[in-house]
Amino acid sequence: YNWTTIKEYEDIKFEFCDGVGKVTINRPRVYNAFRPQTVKEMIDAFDICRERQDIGVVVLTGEGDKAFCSGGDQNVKGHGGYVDEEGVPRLNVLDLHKRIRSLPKPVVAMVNGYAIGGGHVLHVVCDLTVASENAIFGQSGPKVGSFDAGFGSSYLARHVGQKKAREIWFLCKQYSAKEAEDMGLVNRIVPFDSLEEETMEWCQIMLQRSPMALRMIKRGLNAELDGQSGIMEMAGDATLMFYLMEEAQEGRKAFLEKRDPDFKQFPKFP
Ligand code: 1HA
Repeated sequence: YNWTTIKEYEDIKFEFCDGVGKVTINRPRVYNAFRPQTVKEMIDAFDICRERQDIGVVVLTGEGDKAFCSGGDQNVKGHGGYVDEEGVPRLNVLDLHKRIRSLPKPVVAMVNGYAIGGGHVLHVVCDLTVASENAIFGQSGPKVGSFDAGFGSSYLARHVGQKKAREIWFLCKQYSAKEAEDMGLVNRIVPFDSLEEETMEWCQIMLQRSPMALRMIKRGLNAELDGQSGIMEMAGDATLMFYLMEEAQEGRKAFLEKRDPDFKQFPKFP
């Protein structure tokens, strides 16, 4: 693949190829653990993915063949969160979860190794997961003094069911790619050498589908779980589509032309 760099960062790589934006956590020495700076960069990259019309699908992965992401960097964990360069403790990965979920484009986790702790939650919040055979999945919070009772628990339970979600969190065991697939946590497993090829194939298929249809499906599947804020995002897209219709344009035109709108001309579908 002919990946071209979209923007240079310190902790991540952000590249583009054939309609796909790829975000790679690039801290292989700590198994792609994230610090606040890493998350800040990922949020920036996801915001760019949202704006760019030529990006239809986003892939999230980790550098190397050992880890997708091992969660929060334990070296900078302090009182109140993960401490940034100014000494401020942050849990800003939660903002990234919201970004991934509300991005109106599919996000594919390309899991190339360990997806542990906060790294596991990252793949959980992605729309799809393609994993290599060497991938290992699990939560570790209760073992290392942490927990994510947000999407990392409730959305996980939607994937694997309540009993399994409680097992994953209470025991902090590690699961093979095959076990994860059997739980409904992974869409597809392939040998490590074909991971990117398979992921790109999935992306290319989605890129041939109607972007508005994919967008509305993602919104609908989210809305069922996300309450008022999920409905808000879906409603925003309904408004977007309404603005594309003659009926909405008539209202605006009438206002600007200082006349009464003629809405009678529009059909009242059954
Ligand atoms: O729970 C939250 C949050 C909750 C709410 C809101 C925000 C949250 C944000 C984050 C998190 C969390 O992520 S908590 C969970 C933090 N992560 C972990 O507990 C995983 C720690 N790592 C491991 O358990 C293991 O390293 C491993 C199962 C992924 C791999 O084990 P393995 O194959 O034995 O390798 P290991 O030797 O342990 O690791 C390789 C290198 O990577 C080591 O460096 P070295 O000693 O060779 O210099 C290791 O220290 C480093 N490393 C691995 N994971 C991390 C790490 N360094 C810093 N932070 C890590 N998370």
